Order: sequence, then structure tokens, then C-alpha cells
Amino acid sequence: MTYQTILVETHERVGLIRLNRPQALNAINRQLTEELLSALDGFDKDAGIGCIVITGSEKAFAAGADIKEMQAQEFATMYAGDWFGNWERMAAVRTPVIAAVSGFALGGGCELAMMCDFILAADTAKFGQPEIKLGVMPGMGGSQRLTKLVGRSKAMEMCLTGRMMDAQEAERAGLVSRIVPATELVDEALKTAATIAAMSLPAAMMVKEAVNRADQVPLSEGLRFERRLFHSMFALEDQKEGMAAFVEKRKADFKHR
Ligand code: CO8
Repeated sequence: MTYQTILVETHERVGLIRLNRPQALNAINRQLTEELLSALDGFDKDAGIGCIVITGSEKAFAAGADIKEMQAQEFATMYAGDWFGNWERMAAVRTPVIAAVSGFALGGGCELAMMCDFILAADTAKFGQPEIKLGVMPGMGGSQRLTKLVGRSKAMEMCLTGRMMDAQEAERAGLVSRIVPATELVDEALKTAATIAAMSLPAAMMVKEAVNRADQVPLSEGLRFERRLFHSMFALEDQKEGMAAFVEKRKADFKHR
């Protein structure tokens, strides 16, 4: 499939999606949304892909939803068309997804990064929810996911003032898993993704499902869910292989990848 707003590559078992609207700092319009969701879905259905990386350019991961596209909208068209509702399709992606963020990740860009399973940040990354400066508020999960990730106080301040957070602050706050030099970001993200893609795919999917469950249910239910998944893993060939490889002091060769 050919896309106009994204570039798609495959690196062995890793799918790489680059947002590619440089003239608009990768602002997320409807075309980019559809193309990105379609590429994600394609990789997710591909048994040869064990991890996906989403990245932008050096200057911008994405500078938000496309303001020029939204500007003329009315309540009726927004509501009836359920603008941004289609992002819920991203929750259906079962393959792990890494956001590799360099430069601006603002508004919908920050929200897209937070929809991924974790964020690797370049030392140049800048995160923010500046919607309030446009007279609106986050609409793709910013008020909810940012609050869960960095806590109420910082999320409230970010959303109320629209100020940006640099990579160091984002790491301290728990928004990003780690910081790497900007020049190494994509290589490091691909390396991390290759590590994940070399694991048992059902095990990686169960990890993703269990960690995501922590956002949805009380601790007692989450613990029970985790334990049941753990039990079920003993039906996998990969559990036999992983544990045998440890005992035999060799590298595991997982079948379900
Ligand atoms: N939308 C459309 N175009 C954009 C956007 C955007 N979000 N961001 C940048 N651009 C365009 C600029 O208009 C400019 O185009 P042109 O050359 O034609 O004028 C080009 O990209 C380059 O941008 P700048 O010249 O502004 O570059 P600077 O380096 O000077 O500044 C900034 C970079 C600081 C990132 C600046 O571009 C900026 O502030 N951008 C807007 C950031 C923002 O407010 N983002 C939030 C958008 S709203 C949102 O995401 C809501 C999501 C949820 C909605 C849910 C609804 C239901």
C-alpha cells in the first residue's frame, strides 16, 4: 500500500512507521490518522512482525492535531463525525508499539506518543499539551493518560498552562522510559524493538495486556488477571523452550515469534 503522510519500513521483525508531513511538523490530519492506523493494523496482523516503532522527524514527532483542518469545524460535525474516536483502534493493536520521540510532541502528538506502549525520547524531545492556548483542551487522551503517567499535579499544570516539558523532566516524571542522544534515537528504538521481537510473541502480548490492565481494574483484579495469564503460559511451547534454555545454559530459540 502506498501512503502519502507516512513512510513505512520493515527491519527484519520490526515495523517502522515515520510520520512524514514535514511542511506541517507532522501535524495529525485525517489522512495521516487513517494511514497510520492502517499501517499499524497491517503490521499487527503480520505474524512476521514482533514490535512496531513510530517516529517522526528530528524536529518534530508531531506538533499536534492539524489546527488548520480543525479550525472551521463546528460542534455538530465534530460530534456527529466523532472526531478522533477512530484512535480507539490503536488500543486493539496487540503487538508492542514504541514511540521514538525527537523534537516536538505537542497536543495530539504527545497524546499519540502516550498511546504507544512506551516512549523513548531523544535529548531534544519536548512534550506538551498546549491546546488551552488555542481555547480548547486535550481531546485524544491527554487529560487522562498524562495524569496516569505523571500524576495529577504535573498533568494539571501542563494542561492548564500549556508549557512544554523537556526530555529530562519527562524522564524524571515517568513519561518516558529513557533518553538517548538525538542522533541515535531511531537506531536505539530499532534495537530495543528487535530485542522485544526476539521474545516469544504470545509472552510479549500477554505482558502488554497485563500492564495495560493495571489502568483499568482495581489491584486485586489486576493481580488475579496476571496470575491467570501466568498459569496459561505453561501451555506454550515457548515456556518449555525458555526454561530449558536457561537450565541448559544456551540462548532460547522461541517458536512463536
Ligand atoms: N497544525 C497545523 N499546522 C501546524 C501545526 C499544527 N498543530 N504545528 C505546526 N504547523 C505548521 C505551521 O503552521 C507552519 O506552517 P506554515 O509554514 O505554512 O506557516 C509549519 O508547521 C512550521 O511551524 P512553525 O513555523 O510554527 O515552526 P516553529 O519552529 O516556529 O514552531 C511549534 C514550532 C512551537 C511546534 C509551533 O509550530 C506550534 O506551536 N505549533 C502548534 C502546537 C499546538 O498547539 N499543538 C496542539 C494542536 S491541538 C491538538 O493537538 C488537539 C488534539 C485533540 C483534539 C481532539 C478533538 C476532538
